[in-house]
Amino acid sequence: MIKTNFKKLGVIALSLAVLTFVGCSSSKSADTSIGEQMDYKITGIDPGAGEMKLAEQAVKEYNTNYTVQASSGAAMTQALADAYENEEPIIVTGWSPHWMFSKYDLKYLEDPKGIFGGAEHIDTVVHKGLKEKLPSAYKILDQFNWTPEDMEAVMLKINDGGTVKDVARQWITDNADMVSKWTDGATKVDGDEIKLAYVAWDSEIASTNVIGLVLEDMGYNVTLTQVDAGPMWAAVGSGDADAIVAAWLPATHAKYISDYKDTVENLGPNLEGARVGLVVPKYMDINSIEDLAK
Ligand code: PBE
Repeated sequence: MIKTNFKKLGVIALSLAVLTFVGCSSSKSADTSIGEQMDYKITGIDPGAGEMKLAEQAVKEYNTNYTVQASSGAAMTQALADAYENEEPIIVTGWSPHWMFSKYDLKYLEDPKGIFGGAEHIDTVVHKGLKEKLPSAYKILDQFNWTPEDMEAVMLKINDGGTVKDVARQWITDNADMVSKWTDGATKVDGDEIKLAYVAWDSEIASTNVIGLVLEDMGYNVTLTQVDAGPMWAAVGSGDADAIVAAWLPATHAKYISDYKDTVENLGPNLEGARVGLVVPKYMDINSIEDLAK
């Protein structure tokens, strides 16, 4: 009797082991089908974004089957919204600050090889000679400094349907103390022209419009020009633009700033605590870029 019981227990133990084994292998094939469902595509943004180059390097260095598909910031967030609504798998080239982290439950995939770098900051970069050309604007741009929470608040309101100009104006009104630190010691001017270039990334739409309005309030005639990342850097490098507040460093725009280092001046961070990387919804069962390996 007892002996038989032991035998039965043995059979149960064995079947548990088999079940566990089957469970493991079936979850592996689930991973494969996740890749298939996404067509082994990472939903990227505009090809000039520094992050796109890092993502392309990552899919290679982690030995994956994935390709990085270029689109635009707006197309990427739309694809994310659609996938999220249906709980479908998606991997995007994401960054913070970004409103997407307030709207959805998302996570960065771990990057043990450190391809996406660590903490990034966003710097203000001006064309050399701006200090002499537009000293007051130079001072304001140099003193422009805010936090990821500030930037995200502006981004969220724009995403919720606010007109960019209205949202920026409201934020400036609500944060008069901070803004007065940016303009501290700067004198008002009478219609001097200043040109800022930026890319249509939601983060840069927010920052450039806010600082643009602050400069306008100080009497400048401000032109904001929206271009791609390469042309944005070329513009501040050549002087076609006076300044950008969109230099993601040290990793994301490393190549760009080194290309133009002789003709630009970096005024340092206007925001600390930024980040770029591959981002997925939390419902996805992967945690690291390593999980995408072949
Ligand atoms: N971004 C947002 C940019 C910088 C700002 C992270 C998408 C990039 O990758 O170049």
